[in-house]
Amino acid sequence: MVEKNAPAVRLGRGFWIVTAVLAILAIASIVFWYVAPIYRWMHLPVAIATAKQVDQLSRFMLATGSALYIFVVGYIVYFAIAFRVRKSDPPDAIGIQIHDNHKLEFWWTVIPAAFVVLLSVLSIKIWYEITLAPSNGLVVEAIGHKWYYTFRYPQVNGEITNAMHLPIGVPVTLNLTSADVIHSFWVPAMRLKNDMVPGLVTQIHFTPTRIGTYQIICTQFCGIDHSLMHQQRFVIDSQANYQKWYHAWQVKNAKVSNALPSTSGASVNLAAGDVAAGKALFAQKCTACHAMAPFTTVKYGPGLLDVLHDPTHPNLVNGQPANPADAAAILEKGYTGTMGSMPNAVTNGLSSQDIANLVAYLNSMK
Ligand code: HEC
Ligand SMILES: [Cu+2]
Repeated sequence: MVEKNAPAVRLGRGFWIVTAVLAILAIASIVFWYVAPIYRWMHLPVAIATAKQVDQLSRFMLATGSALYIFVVGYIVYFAIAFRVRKSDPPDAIGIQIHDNHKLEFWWTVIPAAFVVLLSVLSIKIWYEITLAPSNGLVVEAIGHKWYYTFRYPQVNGEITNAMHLPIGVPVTLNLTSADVIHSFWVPAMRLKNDMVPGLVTQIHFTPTRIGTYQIICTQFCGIDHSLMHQQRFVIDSQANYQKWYHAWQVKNAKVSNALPSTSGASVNLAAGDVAAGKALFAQKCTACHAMAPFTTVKYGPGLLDVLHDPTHPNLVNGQPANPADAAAILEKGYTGTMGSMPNAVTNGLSSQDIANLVAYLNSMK
């Protein structure tokens, strides 16, 4: 039962002591979040311009959030103790009932509302910069696959299957999509993340500000080998190194075939295989899953060094003798075994000539 004229609650000396202690703790927590090198502890360098602002916003939220948390929890604990049932109280005692304090209600509505508005203003400011499309700069494509990324560059026809390179200081528009299921593209050092959705191209914009090599992570559970999608790297080069890398990629790509993928039936003329072209193509299309290392060095698929000349490994994964014809058959048709799926020629984008070149290269490794 609520008493009509409840006696005014006196907040004793204890309340003010607790308030002073909580204020000191709250200030200490704010100082902590601003002074502690939290992003260094988390090994999170700042790779692009807006990453710094995201860090500042999250520091602000951590600082204000923990100060608030200390007061809320501190008062709950203090009041639970101060207004506990005492031995001397009658068994049917009820606590002092407080309701309708308009002054208090006004402030606990206005202050949090103003705080939420402040947070949204700060967030929208950063969001605006992230979504703002630069009028110039580089346009690169990143495509998610089960379970790796490929990258495409302007004026180059092929796909990069290892690391994505970008020059420092040049605004980038990154077009993201997926070839199969929903993946995502997250570079923690950029504090930027976007989903890669099949049939949809999404964009992110940023300007690299720090030379270095960073991890790319897929944050959508995209299938059995989802966890392998953190192997590729995001590299920010100096302008000169980027130009060198880009040029080399262009030249390499000019050497490898961009012919249409071989479809079943097209015969592979193994004698026409070119080792150098096969080597270039291998670096471009196979290194996401295979290392040029012994069979037991598994990246996603097995190591392919001396795959056709290893006496301890007389058969290929499909159970057929390890010879060029069988390697070509695996490259053409693909193969799914205990390690996973080796994509077929259509998925890998290989022409008959490409297969011949790759087999010549594999045959030359021993
Ligand atoms: C998406 C990952 C992936 C890509 C890309 C890929 N492979 Fe494979 N490959 C595999 C897997 C997995 C296996 C083993 C399948 C099994 O038996 O479980 C395999 C098996 C093979 C084998 C048989 C190896 C053996 O010891 O029997 C050869 C040869 C091969 N791949 C060559 C290539 C070449 C050349 C390329 C580049 C055009 C390539 N692969 C691209 C995943 C891949
Ligand atoms: Cu994925």
